[in-house]
Amino acid sequence: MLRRLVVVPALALLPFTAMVASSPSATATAGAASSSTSEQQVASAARAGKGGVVKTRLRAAIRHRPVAKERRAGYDRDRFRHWVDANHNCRDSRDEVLAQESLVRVRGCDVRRGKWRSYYDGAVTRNSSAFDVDHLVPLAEAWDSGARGWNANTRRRYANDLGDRRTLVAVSASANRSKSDRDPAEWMPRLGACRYVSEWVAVKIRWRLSVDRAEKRSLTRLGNRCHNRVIKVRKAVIRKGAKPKKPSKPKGNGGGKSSYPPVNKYDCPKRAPIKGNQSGIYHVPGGSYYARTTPERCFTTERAARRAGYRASKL
Ligand SMILES: [Ca+2]
Ligand SMILES: [Ca+2]
Repeated sequence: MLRRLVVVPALALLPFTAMVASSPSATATAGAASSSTSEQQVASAARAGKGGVVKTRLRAAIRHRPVAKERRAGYDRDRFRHWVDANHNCRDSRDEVLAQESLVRVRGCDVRRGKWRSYYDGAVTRNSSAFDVDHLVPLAEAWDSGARGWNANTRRRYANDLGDRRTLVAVSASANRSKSDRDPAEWMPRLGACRYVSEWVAVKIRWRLSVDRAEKRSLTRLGNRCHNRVIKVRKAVIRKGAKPKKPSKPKGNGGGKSSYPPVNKYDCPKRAPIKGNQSGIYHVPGGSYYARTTPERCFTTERAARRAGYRASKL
């Protein structure tokens, strides 16, 4: 169930903009400290939070985000199991978010009709198929900035996070697709920039994700234009995982009847079109990520790929 975050009374909530005040996560996000509460006090409160609730000003939060180089190696969307129904109430996490964010009552397991407003671009719809539920910090960006070291369960919790309304947000499919897996140095929504920056930073804090240099520069620049609001975040529990395993290699010289090396970075030989990638997943021709997957090994049959330790892509 959703855990709503409540800002302590000393930090009376003041709306930053009418739009933010009306946003579903505004109570968890925006706020202005009373004049007697200095940034230092808030920042020290943030430091005191050991794995629990962190409270900090936006600019201090940006300043304190650790900078690290991001690495995409080993990423596969399949490593994040998403849209699960963790509480077995028949709605998966996409439907849960649609239900939470609808401006009118919704019904059913598969939420189709409701009313949603995309804060990225102002689009309004009554048909959920026009909207995506966006991972505010995209799965690939999360992988690059820390999730590569998590175990599968932590990645699943991230991909389905209903514990903080900022992690998943219902927005127009067109805005989400224009964003793709880009961070604020590369893409910003047309509307709601300050809400976006504040929520981006909150999600990075919650999941202990680093930022890259360009991202920090952009966040700093954008944060300086926004109200220096208080951000309150409950940190998620992170469990480390084993390093991504390389799939076991086929027996013999690997060049036998069912397994072949790629012919170049993206292509397999015609006789062995099934691509096994370095994440241990194989993609078949026609699959969503087939063209983008860089094969490590190519197979004539799915059975041969499975025998070699690769598992089927779910997409
Ligand atoms: Ca559910
Ligand atoms: Ca980044």
